[in-house]
Amino acid sequence: MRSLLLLAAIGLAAAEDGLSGWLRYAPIKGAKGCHSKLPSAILTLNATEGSPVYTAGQELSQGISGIFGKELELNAAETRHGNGRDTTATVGTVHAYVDSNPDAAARLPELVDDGFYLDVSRGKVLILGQNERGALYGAFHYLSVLAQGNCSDFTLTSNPDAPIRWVNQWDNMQDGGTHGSVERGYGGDSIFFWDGKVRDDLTRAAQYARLLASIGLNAVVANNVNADAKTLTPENMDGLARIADVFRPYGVQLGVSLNFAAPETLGGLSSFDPLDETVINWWQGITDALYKRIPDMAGYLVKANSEGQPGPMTYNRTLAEGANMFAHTLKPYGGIILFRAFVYDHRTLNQTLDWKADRANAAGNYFDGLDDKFEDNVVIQIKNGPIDFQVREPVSPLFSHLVKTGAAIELQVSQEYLGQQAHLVYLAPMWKEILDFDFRVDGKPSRTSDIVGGKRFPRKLGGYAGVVNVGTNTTWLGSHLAMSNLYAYGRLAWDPSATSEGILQEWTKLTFSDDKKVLDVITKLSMESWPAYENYSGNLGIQTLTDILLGHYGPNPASQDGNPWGQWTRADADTIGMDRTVWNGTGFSGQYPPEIAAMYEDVATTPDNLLLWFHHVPYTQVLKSGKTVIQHFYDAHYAGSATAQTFPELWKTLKGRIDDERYEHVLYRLVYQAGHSLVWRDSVNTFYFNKSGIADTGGRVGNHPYRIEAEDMTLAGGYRRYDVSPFEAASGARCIVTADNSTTGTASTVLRDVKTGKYDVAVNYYDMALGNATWELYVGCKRVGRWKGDLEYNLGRAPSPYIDGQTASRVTFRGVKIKKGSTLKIVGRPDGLEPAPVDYISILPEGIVD
Ligand code: GCW
Repeated sequence: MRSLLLLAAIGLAAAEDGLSGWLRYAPIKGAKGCHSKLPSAILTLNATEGSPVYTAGQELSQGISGIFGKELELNAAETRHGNGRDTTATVGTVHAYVDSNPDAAARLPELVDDGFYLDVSRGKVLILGQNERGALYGAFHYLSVLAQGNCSDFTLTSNPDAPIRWVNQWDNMQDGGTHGSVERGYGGDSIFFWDGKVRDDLTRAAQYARLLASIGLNAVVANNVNADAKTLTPENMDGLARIADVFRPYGVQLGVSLNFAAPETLGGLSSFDPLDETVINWWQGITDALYKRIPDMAGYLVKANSEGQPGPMTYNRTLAEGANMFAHTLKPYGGIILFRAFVYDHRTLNQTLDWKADRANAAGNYFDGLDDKFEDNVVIQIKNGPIDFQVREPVSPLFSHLVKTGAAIELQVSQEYLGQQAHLVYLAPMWKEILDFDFRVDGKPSRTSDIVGGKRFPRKLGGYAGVVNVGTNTTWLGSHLAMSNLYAYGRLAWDPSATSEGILQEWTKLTFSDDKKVLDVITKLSMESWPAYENYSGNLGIQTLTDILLGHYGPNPASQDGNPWGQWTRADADTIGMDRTVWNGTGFSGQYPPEIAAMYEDVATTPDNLLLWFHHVPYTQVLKSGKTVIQHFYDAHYAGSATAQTFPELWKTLKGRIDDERYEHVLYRLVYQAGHSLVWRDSVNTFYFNKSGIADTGGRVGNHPYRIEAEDMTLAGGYRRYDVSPFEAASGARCIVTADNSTTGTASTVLRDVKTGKYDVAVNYYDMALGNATWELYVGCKRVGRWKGDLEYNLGRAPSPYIDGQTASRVTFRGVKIKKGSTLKIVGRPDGLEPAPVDYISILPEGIVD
């Protein structure tokens, strides 16, 4: 402890791997000054070992010891300060407290489930929860205030905005599921499952529950919504019970994803029709068996009739009939079912033949007429947008249709379409826009957050489901900075009125330090990150122009169209955008209440940032900003990637202010992001330049005076030219690759037109999975640098074996001395399936990036 304090005092933090997230309880400056304001002992009321109140006591003792170096007595009989003052931290439920202090009842505030009351007064601390979980939340809140350096007195009553504050992990039971063992996971393997079973060692699961409890999240569905029926074998149910056991001390309940066809595939029945008596009985048996093992199970999550998953519609039953079957089995146990609104058919939509076909309409259509048909323990879980977690979507209109049925909003902490945790994208500002959106139902204020919080339409159940992809990586999400998204998700689910910046600053203080510089830099980076990503990945509501068929990571605008997935842009030589108007298009805008429908129906009143979501317009359409659509594309892509270039430079100003381990880890990613943002910029701009034939008024697109195309160099040894697909993923549409995986290739050129001086030399290459090629860069006889194609080990983003926008990467060597007329040479050594591909080399005068 002393050495830690010493390190803190001299401003250096010990190396950290991120495992404790924002719950580091690290020593703070001025800790000694707080001692007299801290409790000396902890009293836990009615706490049995393993209960949340017991955990609260442990956390308080551990936290105050870590932050202040003060050891507290746990459950001592009498604790008075020298001067007779009571300095006990009492923690428990309101009920337990009032039992021993009946007079207190009148002065305690009203709490709802999970709410807490805190009263901190000169070392005497009262932490009361409406239930045990609430008491633990109160303890975490008190510790968070302390860890942020505030030991003043205060009182606080805090109630959650909504009862459902869940996490959905998309973890596969079997390694090698569709996308590895966490679907859309970029932070390692599942912490819950391995080889078709629940892991023996659930240490990480317990640590995860601790993090989630500290931000008020109360349940986790651990298995993927693309559920494996085998989750429900007796052995696996025993395993699930073990997960629930390690969650319980943190007040986190377990939920289970179900596969609708399980009665047939696992149960051996001849049907999974939700109205069939044998099917109903089978599910009742499963529910009974689960509750026998997990009496406090939260309930179920079901993805049905979506993306190939079975569901009630297979038997011409309604979604309500399907959901209610589970609801009935859960009712005796007080369980609930979250039934997903993400229902659509990815096989039959036809872009060419049907101008009115629209995946965005699916949820509204499928749930039409069902609002009064669901049992009261069914909650419809609706993704924030009508398509799928794109960089910008309007809010799903379904929120305004369900008046009688409980609704939960599904937000994605996993950055599936938003840079996969290899790009920094702080999501709270996006979520805030969504939660604050006003649907104007019946002409009255009707914000999304008030709908899911049960305030706009009186309903007992509703709330939040966050798709999270933590994995075995010690950083949890594969990136330290991405953890601000998990933190923000929890904070907003508790209190959607919290501000993005406020949440971020809290998180930064807890995760790194309260050093003003650190706060300023992380705030600037994070707050600029979503706008920057939107600028370089998809503008004006066209969606993330990523490869939707492979990986969902790098640029590939063409992949959106011409397939039944329905994420269309309908871009042709002259026009772009989806016509979703009622008068001429798919009719989607008519799914909103009248005021909003009218706004989106008309190009003139549709906000620029959703123009192409709702309208099909010429590239020359003039925006409210005065620019044309195409020029906006060009400019935005340049602006977004220019912002990303500032990220590593800003981060470097923090050297020495945070521990080296996390400093280097973050820097590596920000450097990568800066490079990949250029890939995005050039791919998207080249693609639309090629399609529209309209030049960039700034003269930048297609004009790269500092670049040497690898295909124009003199090739020797194994290197040969290669046409890249999609063409826009390579500068000049081509790159070079070695002919096979055993011959070294050499590409060289004489720098006739480069003046003698110092330059930054950037090399764009492709780092594919399934091989670790090596490249060497020479100027004259001097080796400037050597690097390996090993990003797949360091970035968790979807691995790709192709030469495309997912694998295109950049390495930059700074301040390289070059003499006019010297020879520039790249030597590429292939490895495995990676043929040492090179796209181009940029010789950049100081201050220029291209
Ligand atoms: O966005 C798509 C994802 C799938 C996911 C699906 C869903 C779990 O690409 O990986 O499946 O959404 O939300 O069900």
